[in-house]
Amino acid sequence: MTWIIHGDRGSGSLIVEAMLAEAGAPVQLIDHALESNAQRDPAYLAINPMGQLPALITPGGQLITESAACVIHVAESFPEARLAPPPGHEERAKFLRWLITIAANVYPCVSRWDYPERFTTDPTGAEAVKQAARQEADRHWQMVIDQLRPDPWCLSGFSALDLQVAVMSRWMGGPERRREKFPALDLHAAHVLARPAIAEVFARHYAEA
Ligand SMILES: N[C@@H](CCC(=O)N[C@@H](CS)C(=O)NCC(=O)O)C(=O)O
Repeated sequence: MTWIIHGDRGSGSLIVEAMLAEAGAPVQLIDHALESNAQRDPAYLAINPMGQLPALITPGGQLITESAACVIHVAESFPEARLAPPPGHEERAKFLRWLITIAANVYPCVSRWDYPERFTTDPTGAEAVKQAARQEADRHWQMVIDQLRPDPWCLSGFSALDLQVAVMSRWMGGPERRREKFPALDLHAAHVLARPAIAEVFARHYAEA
């Protein structure tokens, strides 16, 4: 009943890895070093032609890509782990709304930050692409703070939305920038990291966690 996670340290695969740790499910981790562009190797493109991490393979052999789809599927696979409000729950709509808002809007900013040259034909334009992307990501994080007031959780209890926010808000500048710019998100991340199963996964990804 092993789940296979194609990911890399510090990448979005941390979210599903931590969810599966919370659920107590066995995982096999296959890391593809983003640093050396391994996500673009033909063998990995055969799994996810988008050339992006994460990709998840269920114990039944189904392939899932796109972080939000992975989150929803894992949450539905382990209802007893209470990783998301189930269908019919009064907070289900809010959960889906913000999970998708963040994945659909912040992730493209992260791509622009990490790979600015893909998003301009101007050989001198990379820095402007990066700064615009960070501004746009910041606008979304402020929206998350104002609308979700994540204290201690985004919803009335812990959910995978908290994991998504804690993982993605430390990108584009690291936890130091988050602490300075969005102390509310930094405090929220500390609550997420206080969960032992999650702390263990973060420690694998980030030496200092
Ligand atoms: N829409 C995708 C975005 C995934 C994504 O951009 N992942 C990053 C790692 S966190 C990646 O694989 N970047 C490599 C690249 O774009 O070449 C999702 O939500 O899963």
